[in-house]
Amino acid sequence: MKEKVLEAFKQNEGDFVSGESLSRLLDVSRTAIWKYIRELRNEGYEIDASSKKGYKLVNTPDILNSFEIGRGLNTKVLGRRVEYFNTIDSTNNYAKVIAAEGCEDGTIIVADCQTAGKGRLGRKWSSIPKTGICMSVVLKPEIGPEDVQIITLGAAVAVSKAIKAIIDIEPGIKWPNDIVLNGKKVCGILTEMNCEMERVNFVVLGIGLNVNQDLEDFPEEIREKATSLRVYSDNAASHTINLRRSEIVQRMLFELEEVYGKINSGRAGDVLTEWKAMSVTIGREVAITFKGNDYTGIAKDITQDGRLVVSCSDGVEREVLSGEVSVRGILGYV
Ligand code: BT5
Repeated sequence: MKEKVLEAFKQNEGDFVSGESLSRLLDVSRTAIWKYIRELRNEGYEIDASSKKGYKLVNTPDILNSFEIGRGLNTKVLGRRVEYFNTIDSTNNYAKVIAAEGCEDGTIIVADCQTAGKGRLGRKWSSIPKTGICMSVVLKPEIGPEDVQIITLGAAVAVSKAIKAIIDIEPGIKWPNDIVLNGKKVCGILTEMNCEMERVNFVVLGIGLNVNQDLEDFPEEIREKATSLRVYSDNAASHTINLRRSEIVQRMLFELEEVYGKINSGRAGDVLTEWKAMSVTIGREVAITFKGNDYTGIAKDITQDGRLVVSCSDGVEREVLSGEVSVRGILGYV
């Protein structure tokens, strides 16, 4: 119902819509309309009311909900179904439940805040209400379980392209899943998979992106290594920028759909090429943990299935599939 009121406002951009026409449209009383208006205001929509003319939507600040994401979404598969939560434990956990129940390819779950956001290897992803994007995308790719790493790499490419489109800066990708701006982490990606021997049932692609946080919003333990699109753009433009998260979600889904199309049509090689061009890992000195031992070396390349090839200082070339890789000068390895 509330969405219908919003739709009427958006169709009459800048004009008053009378309470009477809204109550006719929704087939509810004018008191009910007033209740919806109050709820929308509580969500942050700025609505003028005039006893003679009715209601006018004067401003939509940075509001993340399924209506804002769905309106103007330019995709065919991704985001056709959007589930939005104010607060949830982890969008990935919820996505896994509905994926196991058979939800459609491309379903997305978005939350304003997570109370138990997950990173890789049991680590945590911290989120601050009303500032970041926590999103999971359920995918059913036409690839084997051994190739699933390409989804993480492709997602990093897609998010980086979306960032470039929004704030006109090319971020770097630290293998395999960190997106960095000025050497600081702005986005993390967690891919979880459900598969059989030779078949992927579904992949849950979890993306955490810092958008409108100020530096002091981050917990102290990550303040040194985290950044947000706003912190980055404020520094560049020396004034405060407020970005619309729903537009960023739309752009991420658009870019992700392109990547997904390439992966599903046997063009993962193109995705890898793009990844390499954005990589801050390839060609750099790295520290790795391989089969329980620590090595340093130069990251040389990435294999078709997404392994990082490291030419180690003991003369041996090693291929790392997942786990820890620190890049000198970026996020921790000094
Ligand atoms: C990741 O793990 O970077 C994957 C993060 C994925 C989060 C998304 S949000 C939607 C979906 N639902 C979930 O529950 N998760 C996904 P990893 O590479 O292990 O990095 C985790 C580390 O990043 C932490 O140990 C911190 O050091 C750092 N970190 C935590 N929160 C951060 C933040 N908001 N910004 C930057 N760094 C952060």
